[in-house]
Amino acid sequence: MKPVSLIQFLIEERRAGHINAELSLLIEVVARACKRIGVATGKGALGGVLGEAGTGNIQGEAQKKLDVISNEILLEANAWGGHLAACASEEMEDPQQIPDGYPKGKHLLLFDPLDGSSNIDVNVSVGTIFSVLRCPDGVTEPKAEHFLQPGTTQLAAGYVVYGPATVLVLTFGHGTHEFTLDREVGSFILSRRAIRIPEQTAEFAINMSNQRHWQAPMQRYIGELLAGKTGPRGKDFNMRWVASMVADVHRIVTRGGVFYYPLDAKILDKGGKLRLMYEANPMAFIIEQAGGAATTGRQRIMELQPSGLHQRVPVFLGSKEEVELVTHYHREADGAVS
Ligand code: FDP
Repeated sequence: MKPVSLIQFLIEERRAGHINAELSLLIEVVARACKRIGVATGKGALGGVLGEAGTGNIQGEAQKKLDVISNEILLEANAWGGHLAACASEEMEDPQQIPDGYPKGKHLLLFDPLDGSSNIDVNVSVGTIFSVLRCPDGVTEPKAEHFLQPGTTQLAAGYVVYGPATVLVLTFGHGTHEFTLDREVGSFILSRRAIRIPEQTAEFAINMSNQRHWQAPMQRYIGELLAGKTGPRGKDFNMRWVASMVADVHRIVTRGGVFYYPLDAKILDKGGKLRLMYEANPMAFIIEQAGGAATTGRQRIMELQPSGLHQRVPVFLGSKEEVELVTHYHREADGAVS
């Protein structure tokens, strides 16, 4: 079969009525920016891009040089095309407006420019995550409140993993598809169409060092997985934790599994570790479109009404049966179900 490039795929999606020309252009621009981020990360120590930037982001976390570079690449690429009303980044407190003199479009773009950035300096996979929303009608200078739409309203979501290969995973709400970057040619080529995540799994991803801080339902659930064949689940489970959400999610999109970042006593006041708008919502859309499930442990992530641009939430996503079980344990402990 002839290889299908991202551009061809986008044309097909337009013809199928799944996207319009502006959204198609937006995805092309984001994909092109991600190729540049991939080049910057790929240079490693030779590019002078490793290490701390000496600045902090809105979350109060130390920024790596590549966090700052990736953010700038995405902002610059998206400023002039006329496809955006504004964008918001995990690295910036407020939304970024389109500079004067450039046309504006109808879409809002949100991104985590370099997820898993604590892994950059040790040459482990990192990635970019993005989500696209529609700008409310009549709004010409979108503010944070205009971005606060539930995940169910996303028009598109995707991530790019900068790993041994550079891979883009994308959904418009009509299945989840994977593209692999052909580095010689410079284009993303469709490598898997309509991905399906197995409903059952024996592989889980969690940071076990937080165990003593977890809530009771989480203790119960993971305790049962660890008990293996001789425990109530009657089977052995294996564990993986890359500590780059994109890499952990990509493993799930490839062979199934679950990824959990639950609420724990250390992060209770923050509401969770991962950000709803830049991480949880786009990943939830991608996972659900591949037949998986994504909850906060208590409710479907995509149905949450966001309360802040940088809001954090607990995240449980991946193979459906496991996510449903761990969610049931939480709801049962809350007295929401029996
Ligand atoms: P990072 O802080 O390095 O950007 O986005 C948060 C994130 O990475 C996820 O990519 C990753 O899954 C998680 O944090 C890792 O958290 P721990 O360091 O607590 O394991």
